[in-house]
Amino acid sequence: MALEESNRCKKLPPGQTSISGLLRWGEDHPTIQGHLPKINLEEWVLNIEGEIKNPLKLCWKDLLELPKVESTSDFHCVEGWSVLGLEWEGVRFKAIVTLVQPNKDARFVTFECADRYTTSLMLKELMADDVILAHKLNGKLLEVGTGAPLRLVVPSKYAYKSAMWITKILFTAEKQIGYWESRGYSDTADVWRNDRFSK
Ligand SMILES: Nc1nc2c(c(=O)[nH]1)N[C@H]1C(S)=C(S)[C@@H](COP(=O)(O)O)O[C@H]1N2
Ligand SMILES: [Mo]
Repeated sequence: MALEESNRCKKLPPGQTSISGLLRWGEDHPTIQGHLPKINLEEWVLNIEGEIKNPLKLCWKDLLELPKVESTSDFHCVEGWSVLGLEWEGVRFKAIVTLVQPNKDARFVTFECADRYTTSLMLKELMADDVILAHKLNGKLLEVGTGAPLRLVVPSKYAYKSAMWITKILFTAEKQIGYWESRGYSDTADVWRNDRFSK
């Protein structure tokens, strides 16, 4: 096997092909609403609520004041494209968990978005160091087509878990099934197990 091919085998999960950059929603790909959400940063608020001791309402300025990390990771869409080596900057989800202090029975987290998209994950899966609430990509603020002002990044899951345009983070005891997860796509969505469809 050629060296280049063996490296590719290690980097790309099964069934994925690498492309050079992210799609821009609304231009390269239709949104679920047919148009991009209109978000005014002056009015933008991120609500964090549910089964937590310290509910938060963060405005853009509050968000900018939280400690940031840089994290390089690969991004895999269930339709078969991957973008390798994206440099995200944002707040580690783990840091948010420390701030809000979930109750004991908070096992799931639902993300609600400005386009009415939703997705959910187990809280324990969101504690990984590479799970970021990102406001920057490759050194620049996100564009609306890639999820501005704030999106989730969960590199080990198919990209439908990486919610763009987040407006609410809801901690719950019971799982709330997400938009694509209720339309035939896997809820576990593990990219290395080729785990694409609901069983
Ligand atoms: N709010 C919202 N988030 C979303 C989606 C969406 O339609 N709405 N699509 C998901 C899917 S299927 C993919 S592949 C990625 C696309 O992210 P990109 O713009 O960075 O390519 O966003 C995910 N997050
Ligand atoms: Mo996707």
